[in-house]
Amino acid sequence: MAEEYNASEIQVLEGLEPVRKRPGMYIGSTGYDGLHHLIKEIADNAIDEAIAGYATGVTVTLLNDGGCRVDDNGRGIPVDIHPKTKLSTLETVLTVLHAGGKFGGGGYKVSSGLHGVGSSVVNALSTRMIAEVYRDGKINHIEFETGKTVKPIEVTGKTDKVGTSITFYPDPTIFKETTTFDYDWVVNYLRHQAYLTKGILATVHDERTGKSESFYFEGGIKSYVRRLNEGKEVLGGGDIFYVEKQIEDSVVEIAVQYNDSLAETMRPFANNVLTPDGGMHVIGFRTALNRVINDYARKNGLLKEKDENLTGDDIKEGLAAVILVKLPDPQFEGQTKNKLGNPEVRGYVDKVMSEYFSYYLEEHPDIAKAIVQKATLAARARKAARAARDNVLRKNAFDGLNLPSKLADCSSRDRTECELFIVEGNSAAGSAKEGRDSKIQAILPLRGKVLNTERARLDKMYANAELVSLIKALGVGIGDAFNIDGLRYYKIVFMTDADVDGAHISTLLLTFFFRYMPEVIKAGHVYLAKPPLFGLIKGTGSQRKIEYIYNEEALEQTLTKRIEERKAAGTKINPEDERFKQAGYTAQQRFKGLGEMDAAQLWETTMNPKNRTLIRVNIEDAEKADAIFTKLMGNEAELRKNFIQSRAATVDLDDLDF
Ligand code: TSJ
Repeated sequence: MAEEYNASEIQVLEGLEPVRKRPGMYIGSTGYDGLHHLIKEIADNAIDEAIAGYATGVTVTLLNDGGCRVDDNGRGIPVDIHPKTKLSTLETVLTVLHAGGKFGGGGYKVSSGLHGVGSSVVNALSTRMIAEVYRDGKINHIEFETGKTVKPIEVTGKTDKVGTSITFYPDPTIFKETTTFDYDWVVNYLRHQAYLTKGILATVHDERTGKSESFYFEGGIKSYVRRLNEGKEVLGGGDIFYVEKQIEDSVVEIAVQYNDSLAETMRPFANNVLTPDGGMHVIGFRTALNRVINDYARKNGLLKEKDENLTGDDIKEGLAAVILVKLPDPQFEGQTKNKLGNPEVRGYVDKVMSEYFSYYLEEHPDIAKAIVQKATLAARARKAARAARDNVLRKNAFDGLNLPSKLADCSSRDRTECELFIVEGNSAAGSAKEGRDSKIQAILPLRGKVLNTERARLDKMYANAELVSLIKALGVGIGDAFNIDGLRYYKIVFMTDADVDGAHISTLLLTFFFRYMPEVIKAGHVYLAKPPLFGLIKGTGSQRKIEYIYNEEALEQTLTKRIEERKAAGTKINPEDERFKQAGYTAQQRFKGLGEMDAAQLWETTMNPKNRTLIRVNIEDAEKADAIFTKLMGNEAELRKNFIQSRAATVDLDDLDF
């Protein structure tokens, strides 16, 4: 893999001024994430040196004085003079924006394509940076302040070491929130890098606390799969499929092991960058996996001629896989750049997987049989679910006007004006029934707890009484018999508490609609109700009035505005008072759930078409909910719990920690 890489290959683009002006553009944020991104920008270079086969150790040291040092034992950044900049390559790499191995085609054969470009950014955002390169028996030393060279490169001594050492101090005028590095972040980052780069020793030292940890996984991604399946029953004994092959100028590395759960755990990477949205490597992998398993099953009489092929969904269940491809010019696609686009990779992965996984199954018949059996079981469950679904339909069809008993229907027969409120919990449903406009508003109570079967399959929901009621109430049927013309309400409104449970139930309902009746969402019939979070109370007794407020921001704005108005009117404000009192209110109320409002309040704030806010759900929202739901179905209970807690309010999958 070694290729001539010298100073002339580094392209020179621009100076560092823009980085300090707009740090967010280069490192995403100047908060916690941005701060730790600095470590990644520097350490990724050392990891690249290890991927290229020249370094075996990478160490991150969190220093007592607030700095961070990253060391490797690679070849050392070259110190020869760069013809364009007339500076040493070392200085060029650290002071010129975009100078790095990525450009010019040479350089690191296999790097993320995202790595190696940010070292000058880190320099620009550090009050001080010290770089030492150990090469040819010499210590080369250079220093910078806010990206500017303050001690030119010089040889300061002799050494028998080789490698690179970079120390930097994040600038507190840039990182205003915090400049304190988080040990656990470094541990997590290095553990992953160690999994992905077989044979590197990744170490973190924390001088501030004396803590220290090292990671070394001889098995690389094979060890990663072992960890993914930790605590689970694995199929057919403990062996893990592993292959690493070079094709053309790329490397494909795959590790696979099945466990007995229903969930799939897939970690696809391109040049050590996680690609949660998959892409060509994942498509190639799935195509090959499905073909190999079906071929094996037929060849060994586990699938008969008359049997249908096992589907991708059947084969997914219990799969734990890490796919790592390394390629010279990765194309990251999609809005979040989370998807690998290079079309040639699809064929590479398919080829490697087809060939080596079929050998593997031949050589491990116990594992092969267990996998086929499990997928067959999944297929049977899928068919049973379809039958159950058809059953519901048939009943539904025969039932005709037999609506679910829990439904409090509306009287209007003009369905374009009819609204169905799906309400979480019986007490809220009680208030909703009492407060509603019964001409156009129907209420269907859903028991959240019943729906909350975290690990159940959505398929099984056909047998779930709550969802059967919903399907009947909607009147559209489901599956093959789905017909949107049957829709009995033109607005379907989810009314749930503004808390974690409520968000979870909304996610589940959205997922159900997304998978089984996306047309209803696409036609714009699905809405989320928006109950108020606060009430501001004025006056008492018969004079009592409440102003409803729907979020924290609006609360602050309202109070600030009222205080300004009162000041302008000459009213004396007592700054010792609570904000609501300063603003002239007698009390402030916080609504924790729908159940805290009485029927009249619920009507006035959330249901009355004249006052309420409804949020229309679009298909992208529902798709996100589906992705979240899939994560929630996963097996890692703790992850799931954290995830629900941290994400319930925002419905955003982006930086899910893996
Ligand atoms: F970029 C950096 F400053 F952030 C940084 C680079 C930080 C750290 C901790 C390590 C490194 C780094 C770079 N370690 N090893 C290298 N290797 C090279 O730059 C290098 C050395 C020799 C040759 C060659 O062709 O002889 C090529 C390269 C890219």
